[in-house]
Amino acid sequence: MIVNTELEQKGNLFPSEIINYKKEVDTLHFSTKNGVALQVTVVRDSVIRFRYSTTGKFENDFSYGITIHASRGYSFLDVTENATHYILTTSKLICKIEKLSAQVSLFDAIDLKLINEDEIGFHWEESYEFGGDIVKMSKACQKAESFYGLGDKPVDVNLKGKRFENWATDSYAFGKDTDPIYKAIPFYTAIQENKAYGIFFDNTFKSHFDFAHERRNVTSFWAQGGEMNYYFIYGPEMEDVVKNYTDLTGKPHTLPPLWALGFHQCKWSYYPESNVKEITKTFRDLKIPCDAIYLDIDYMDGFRCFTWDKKHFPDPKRMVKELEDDGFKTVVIIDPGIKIDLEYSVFKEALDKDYFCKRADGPYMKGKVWPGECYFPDYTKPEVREWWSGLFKELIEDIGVKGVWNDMNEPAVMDVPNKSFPDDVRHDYDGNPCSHRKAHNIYGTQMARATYHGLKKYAYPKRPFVITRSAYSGAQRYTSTWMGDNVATWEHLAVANNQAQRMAMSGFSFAGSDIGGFAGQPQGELFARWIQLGVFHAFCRVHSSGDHGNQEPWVFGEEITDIVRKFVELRYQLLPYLYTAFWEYINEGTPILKSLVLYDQKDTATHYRSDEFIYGKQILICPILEPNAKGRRMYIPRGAWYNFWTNELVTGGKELWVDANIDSMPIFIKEGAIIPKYPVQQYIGEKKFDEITLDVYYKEGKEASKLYDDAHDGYDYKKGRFSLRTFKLTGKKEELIIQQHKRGDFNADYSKFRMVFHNLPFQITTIQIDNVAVQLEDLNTAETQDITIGKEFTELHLFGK
Ligand code: MIG
Repeated sequence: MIVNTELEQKGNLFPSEIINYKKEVDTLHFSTKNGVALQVTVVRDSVIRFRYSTTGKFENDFSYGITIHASRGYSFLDVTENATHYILTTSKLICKIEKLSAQVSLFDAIDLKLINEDEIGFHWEESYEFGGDIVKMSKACQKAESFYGLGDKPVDVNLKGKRFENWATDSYAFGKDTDPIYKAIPFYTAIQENKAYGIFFDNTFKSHFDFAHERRNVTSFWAQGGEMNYYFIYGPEMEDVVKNYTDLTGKPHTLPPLWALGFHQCKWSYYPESNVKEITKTFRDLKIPCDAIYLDIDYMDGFRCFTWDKKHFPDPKRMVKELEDDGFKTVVIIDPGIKIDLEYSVFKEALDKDYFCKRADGPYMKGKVWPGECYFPDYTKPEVREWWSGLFKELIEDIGVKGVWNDMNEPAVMDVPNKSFPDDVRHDYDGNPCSHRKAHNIYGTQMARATYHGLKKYAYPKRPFVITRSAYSGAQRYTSTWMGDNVATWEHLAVANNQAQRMAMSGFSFAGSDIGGFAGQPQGELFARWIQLGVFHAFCRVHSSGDHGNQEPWVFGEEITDIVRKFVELRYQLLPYLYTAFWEYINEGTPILKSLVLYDQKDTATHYRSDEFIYGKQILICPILEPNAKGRRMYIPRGAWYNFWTNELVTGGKELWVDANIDSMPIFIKEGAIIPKYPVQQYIGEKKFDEITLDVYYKEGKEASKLYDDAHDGYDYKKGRFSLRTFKLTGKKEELIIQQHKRGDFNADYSKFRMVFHNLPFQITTIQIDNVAVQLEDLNTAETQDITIGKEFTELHLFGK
């Protein structure tokens, strides 16, 4: 007879002593007396993976987060043991595993100092309700340790003292500190004693991170199921941690077409066609550059994906073509919910092929979204993704749409308490069947991935462009992203700044917020300040909900329109600089935005800075975040910087007041930088030009700058049709030398560089190009000290007095 029906509370369980050890190539296998198995794999000299099983048996080793292109291999690996520990050594790290407890500690292999150690280390609780375990890890937190990353969290840059949840959630009008919101990116970087390391907890279940919030000297992370499976990534530079994480989870598979880095205008919703045309025409009339116009859900027939409302858009192909002729690319929204309607071919086909998600006991997962009751494709099934990608044929190949915007893919469901699918919904998870508890956080990424493949196929030979709202680690391989439904407030302007920086340090640089705010309506001043920040985000789009009025650049009066134009023009001028930063991102994983801590971690004054950031490698930006400002105090990182507007040279390592009226903002250029600029264009490809500008900022000393270029679309760049120019500047008291080195065989239309010298401390008297003296007149040297020369020079040498 069973008398006790109370659930037995076992509480936390821990590994006991290690009784078995074996080494297999790059992996050490340990087992403990109580049946815990630990696998320690050396991925690279600075990257070690830890994987624990409480049953002695591991799950199928499958991850959506890790890319197959991740670099692997180490230069050195040695394993020894003493009475108390197993000791694994690579060229970068020493990892000690305690025999009695399986606790781990990690040391720098060069100076032997401790980087990170387990507090309790791995432990778990059994989950009666779902089976499996709640897996947990706790680590000692050092005194001055600080924490960064975690994707879209709308909080200040440093995460210390806070606790977070990762569970993709539709969060209309979220606020500062709302958690969680749309994305789940379980990766952070920590800095202690000047050294940075990162932890990527590759587990798609709902997870939590605690950065010395509950206990001052402990950081911990845990998940509602799955394995304790994390990657320890050592720097010691934060930038290297981020690069290694990005290498593991993937860089974008292709460069975006250059137009995707232009300015984009969006609203919920522009319709009918005449309204769309009125908007695009006003951009051209007012000469505000713009490359893309978005159609939100109202372009569809009753919110049915892949259909058009024929009343509002009688001939989409003609409209898209006309927009394109005027330099506008059309981007359309596509949601995951498919309307239950047997007359609707997309629904019918998916039903016949059994592609929709099902509840545990067999019925389809039914949920209400914009079209009414819907079923939802299971994007975690390869066959479904293949089918989904095929649906884009007409939209892309025939109608000529250039980009697709995936929304509501957390997935969001209306009128239910948890705003999403119930936990019991089943998913294929690429042949590893599971419940929604495991697939929820990855659902949006798999939708964006399937969308990306559709665009890739049908936009060929052009490059695909996708944007997504929800994402898990690795989504950056397929798509750009925006931060969801923010609000038109000053506080949200600061949030947008922090989110974009945080996304960049979380491997996801192609990101931006709805400029001006989605909910509510900004005053003109806020809109102008937001544009000023937004033009320095890789994804730059104005978007708003129509309920709150218009939000085009011209609705706030002439003064604001002029400011918007000025800054959007600046973005278009700096496109070659941004494109170069993007190239460095997809090649090396270098984040396009660098928070000051990432730029100079050795300067501890940067550890708690949130507002200032480096755009690319050589431009320092600090948005104005308050109304009625005439300027602000900001921190200038170490080194010397030119004020972009005045050319005044300031020395960093301190706070400074910087003037910035409404038509200005703090922008600084690193001393010695060579910044490439295009002429202003109303859209990419509007003009053919014979020269581009190089702004040369004098420095006594050396600085290197880069300029990447290619055809701005298509895939030829992958076959060597690109050009990568490196400029090495050496400045002396009365001389300036610029050496150019070029790689790749792309030949741009322009043949000349107009070089503008800022703050040369001397008057140019003699000029040599490739060791041959040239006449000043030939180079049309003017008062402003600028010269125009053929782009293929090897060495430019200025002498002066
Ligand atoms: O429930 O498609 O975040 O950008 O305009 C709202 C309408 C659905 C939410 C997105 C927003 C978009 C809106 N969508």
